[in-house]
Amino acid sequence: MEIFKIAVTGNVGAGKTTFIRTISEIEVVDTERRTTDETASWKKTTTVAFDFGRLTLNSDQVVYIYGTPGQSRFDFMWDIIINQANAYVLLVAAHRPQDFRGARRILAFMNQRVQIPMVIGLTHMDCEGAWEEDDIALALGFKNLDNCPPIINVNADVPNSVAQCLITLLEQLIPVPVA
Ligand SMILES: Nc1nc2c(ncn2[C@@H]2O[C@H](COP(=O)(O)OP(=O)(O)O)[C@@H](O)[C@H]2O)c(=O)[nH]1
Ligand SMILES: [Mg+2]
Repeated sequence: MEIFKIAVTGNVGAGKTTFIRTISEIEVVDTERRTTDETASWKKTTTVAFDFGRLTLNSDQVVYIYGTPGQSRFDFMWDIIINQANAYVLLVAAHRPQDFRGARRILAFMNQRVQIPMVIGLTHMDCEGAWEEDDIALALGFKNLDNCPPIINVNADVPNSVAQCLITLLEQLIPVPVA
């Protein structure tokens, strides 16, 4: 059995837990806890360990999906998760420009540790105040769009949308089409 390990990272509220719950065929281990710090005013729970999901592609291939915790005091978990991963998704909430700097920091953190395939998934594109894809790429530090990793719109609540994001990522890992 071939196992693909995918990490899902991004700021608090980007949609990581929802992304994994939407696509996983097993019940996602619930590591949500009541929020206690600066996030508490707008988000009641947050992920303290990591989310884990599983998706069987066929009789030979399975995807394990690991979500990183969002709050910075759990940063050590990122190291553990990213060093195991074959590829990762960076989720960015398109309507929350104040988080773009944090997303950029996550990218730098990842780039320092691993050189693996990745995609940027823009969530909340349906929300008021969502930025355009090109402007977000620029805000994330990609001045030349030719050097930019694949950027796709993802609604973490919609199974087809999450599946499309995973396919885009898996296509970079698997030479033959997975769909
Ligand atoms: N409107 C909208 N809501 C989304 C989208 N993606 C995720 N969400 C919602 O964003 C909220 C935060 O998601 P969550 O998975 O808890 O984020 P996490 O902190 O990254 O784990 C949830 O209520 C999701 O349903 C999207 O594309 N559009
Ligand atoms: Mg979460």
